[in-house]
Amino acid sequence: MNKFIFDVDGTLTPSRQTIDPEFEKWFIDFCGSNDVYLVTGSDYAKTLEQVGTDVCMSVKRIYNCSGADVYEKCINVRTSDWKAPKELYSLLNGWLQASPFPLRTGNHIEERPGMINFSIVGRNATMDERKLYIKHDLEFRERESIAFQINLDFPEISATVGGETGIDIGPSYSNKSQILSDFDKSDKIFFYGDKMEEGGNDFPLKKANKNGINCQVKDWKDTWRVLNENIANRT
Ligand code: M1P
Repeated sequence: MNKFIFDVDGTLTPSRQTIDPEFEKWFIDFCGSNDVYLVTGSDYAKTLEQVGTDVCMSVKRIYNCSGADVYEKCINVRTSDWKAPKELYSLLNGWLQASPFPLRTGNHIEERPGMINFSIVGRNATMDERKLYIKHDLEFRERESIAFQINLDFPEISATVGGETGIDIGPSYSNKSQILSDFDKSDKIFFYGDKMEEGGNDFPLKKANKNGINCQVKDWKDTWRVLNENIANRT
C-alpha cells in the first residue's frame, strides 16, 4: 500500500513558520484520499502551531522529536524517556561560549521527549535574528562541524542538522528512520524532505527507505509542485 511521509519544516512550511492557507486546504484534501504521516524533529506543540489542528487530525500519525514522541488524532500514543549524558551538556555549553556568532537569544538547549535541540542563536530568536544565524551557518558550516564532533565523541548519540538554525540530538537508534518499524514491508513509502543530504535529519530515513521513493524538495512550494506532478502522471 502507498504511504506518504512528510517532513514539516522546509517541506510543508517555511522553517518554524505556519503552513500556507491554500496549500493547507489542498493538503487536507490529499490526506482524505491517501495515507499520510508527518515526521519532524520538532515537538508536538510546534507542529500544531505550524500546520494547525485540521492537518493534525487529517494525517494518520505524527512522529515528533524524530519519532521519539508519537501522536494519533492529537493523542500521544508513545513517548521516549531518554536523557542526554551530562558530558554532552558540557560540550554544548562550551560551543555556546566559543562560537564566533555574536548573538545569544536564550533557550539554546531545548529538552524534548527523547532528544534535545541545540541552537547557538537560541530558540527564542526572532525571524531577523534567525536570518543572521542562517547566513553565518551557511558561511562557516558551524552546525555541520558541531554535529560531526558530537557523532565522533559520542558513538551512542546521533546529531543531525535539522531546520535552519538548530541541531537535533538523540540516541543513535533514534533518528527519523526509527519510524519505519511501524510500517509493513509491503508498503511503498514515498518520503518528502528538504534535508536528505548526509548529515541532514532526513538522511537516515532516506537511507533506510531503500525500496521506496525519496524526494528531496527545496521548500513547501516545491513539495506541492512535485505532488501535483505525481498525481498528473498517475492519471
Ligand atoms: O525539524 C528540525 C527542526 O526544524 C526547525 O528548526 P529551526 O528552528 O532551526 O529552523 C524547528 O522546528 C526545530 O524545532 C526542529 O527540530
